[in-house]
Amino acid sequence: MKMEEMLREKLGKEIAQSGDEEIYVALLEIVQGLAKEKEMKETKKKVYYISAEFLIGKLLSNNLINLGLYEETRKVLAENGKELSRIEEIEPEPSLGNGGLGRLAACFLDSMATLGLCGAGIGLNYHLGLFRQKFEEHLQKEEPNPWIEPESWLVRTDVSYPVSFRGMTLKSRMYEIEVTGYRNRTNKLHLFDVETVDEEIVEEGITFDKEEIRKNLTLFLYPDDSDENGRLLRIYQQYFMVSNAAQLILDECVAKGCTLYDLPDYAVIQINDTHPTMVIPELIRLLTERGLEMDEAIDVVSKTCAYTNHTILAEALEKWPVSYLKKVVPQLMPIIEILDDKVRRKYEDERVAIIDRNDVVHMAHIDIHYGFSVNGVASLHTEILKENELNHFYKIYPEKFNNKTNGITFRRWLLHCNPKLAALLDNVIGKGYRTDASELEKLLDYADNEKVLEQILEIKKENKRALCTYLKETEQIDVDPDSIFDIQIKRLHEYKRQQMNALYVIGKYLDIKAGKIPKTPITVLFGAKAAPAYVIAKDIIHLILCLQEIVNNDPEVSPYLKVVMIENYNVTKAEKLIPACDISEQISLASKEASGTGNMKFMLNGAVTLGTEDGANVEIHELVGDENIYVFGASSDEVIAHYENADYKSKEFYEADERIKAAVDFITSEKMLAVGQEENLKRLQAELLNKDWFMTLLDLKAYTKAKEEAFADWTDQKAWAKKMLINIAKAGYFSSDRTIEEYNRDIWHLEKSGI
Ligand code: 26V
Repeated sequence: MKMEEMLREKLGKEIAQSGDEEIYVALLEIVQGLAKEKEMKETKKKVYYISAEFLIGKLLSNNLINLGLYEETRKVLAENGKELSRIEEIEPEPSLGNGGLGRLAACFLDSMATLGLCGAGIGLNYHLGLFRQKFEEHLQKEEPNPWIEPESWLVRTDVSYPVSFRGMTLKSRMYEIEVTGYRNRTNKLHLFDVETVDEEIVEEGITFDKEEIRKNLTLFLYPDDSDENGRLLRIYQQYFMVSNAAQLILDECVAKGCTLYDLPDYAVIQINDTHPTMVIPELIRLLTERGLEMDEAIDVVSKTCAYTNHTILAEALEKWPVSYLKKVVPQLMPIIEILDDKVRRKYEDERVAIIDRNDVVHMAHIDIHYGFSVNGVASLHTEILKENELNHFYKIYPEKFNNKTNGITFRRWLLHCNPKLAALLDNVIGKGYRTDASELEKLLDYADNEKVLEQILEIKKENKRALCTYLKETEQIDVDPDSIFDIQIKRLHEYKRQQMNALYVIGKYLDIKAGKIPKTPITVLFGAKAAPAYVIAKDIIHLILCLQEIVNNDPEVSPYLKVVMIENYNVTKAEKLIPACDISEQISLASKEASGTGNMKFMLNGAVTLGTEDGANVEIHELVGDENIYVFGASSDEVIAHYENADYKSKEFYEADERIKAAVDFITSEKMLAVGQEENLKRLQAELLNKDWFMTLLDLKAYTKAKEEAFADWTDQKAWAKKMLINIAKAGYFSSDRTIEEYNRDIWHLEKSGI
């Protein structure tokens, strides 16, 4: 049936006579039905991607694109005086992730379905998601972020399992969301919930009683873990997620004829960071309950589970005190003790133990010993894991370690967010790149084609204008579309060094005040949420918001420099910002950003990277060559040596360089104190001078130089367009289809079952 007929039938009236809201609901139901029709017969072996986060973004347009209905729908609506882009806005964005890790999980689900791999995502149905960010008095405030509506993509199922904690058993409820592949099969995202959750217990902001587990278990994503009750709640969440996952997996496999001894022939479990690690002892527990000997169960589980590491930051590697686990999941402790005992007997090396001498359980160690694969997410990251962070393990199990450089789905990050660029590519190189991203390289034949270069520039300009309109409507900020758009959007963390970008802005502001006017106006855009209990990260947001106020309201400066801090940065906003970007800021301290995926999205949309040799930036650099990227700063080897020798002193850089000194001093200048909070600004300044753990001042000079060079080069638009083209052409490697093909080839080994 044609979309027009389906819509009319569903609406029960003419499209032109229907409201946007009604059309949205009708489309949702139609798409859900069509997606369901594409659910395929399951193959014997299936991949289960367990993740505490799935940052899926809005689904309507994405599903229409994947089902091949987007153009038809847009046209039908336009003929009836309706705009699909307005209707899209009605959909709330599910906020089920913090950042890269959750968005990666969503891209992977898209690629699994697109490639015809039988797989499912398993996670939690957080009612209020991650907090919604508000700016008040130049500070971040957190609010609940409800996203579940009566009409939504989320479907309640009959599936329910008992999950036991110390002293109580909760009954779960499984919900699911259809995951459409691009012109291929549909998979599912299973989200587990408890029906006793009570949104009424939320008090001021996002505070709530952390001890009322029945009422709060799936209320929020990652509640504040700065206190003990927050950390215990996190263990409750994690166990609830993996116990449900384990029960679902065993049920599905048994239904397909699995004897449990042959579980690895039916299931492969990808453990997304250590949040789902307890699935290992939980599965062992369930298998022994069902009659396997302990050693048999351990062997079966070890052949089923594979682990992905997403960070080397010590503070992010999960470790749970034995006392916490005993309080929440006492049934797992005897198993974890056996796992530890086996390791200790075999290796007699404290560094690879599971339970350390302080009675703390190292979750990643469970994954490495009792999983069959350990992968990093970019080539540099995997090398650092092998040679540094996890070297003791690498020496024991060299065969387990492998790299899977991250990727992004081109459906969302090109076809959906940048339809003009996609249409140009269709015209110039044909549509093959849509299913085989490596075909983007065909664009290289046009690197000197003036017409194509002009079109690329024109599309960028149109996207910048669209962003300006959006910023005016939503943030009440005037931005000049002819200025250079320099964008840093990602979670706020000191290692990502938004503070270095802010110090650059201060330097530029002081230059302009001193009469040194930039050749081209510059707009520096930021978007970032800080963890609610991360004090310095919130201070950095404060700094940026104060700079926004000072810079944008100074008539001597604002014609040449603007600062925009986007409120509540999320997937939907990323989709508007990325196509409009000129310069992509990827400035983490080398060795600290495992991969980054924003860097790939920007590149694909024709932005040029300004970055350190970190994460996947290294691979971007290799692909585009020196001419088409701006690389600066200390190398990861130098950084690692500074940590080993403990010889970095930020004060030395402050004292040795007038510009650095002036920028750091400005943080607590009279001008700043007139708009900001003394406590926050002083604390941040002291942190930079006395600690600066992520070596901002070490790289500030090189960063400034590289940035100035990029800005100068931008003014030669013709030469710049060629850089843009080469970045687009070389982005094919970063398709998540390539990444998932590699996971399947090296780890999962599933047969394909697409249409
Ligand atoms: C977690 C935490 C939690 C506690 C406080 C500090 C902290 C810092 C970082 C993290 C990151 C957790 C894992 C994560 O999200 N990693 C990201 O994964 C992306 C997908 O692989 C990758 O592109 C990013 O580079 C990596 O940071």
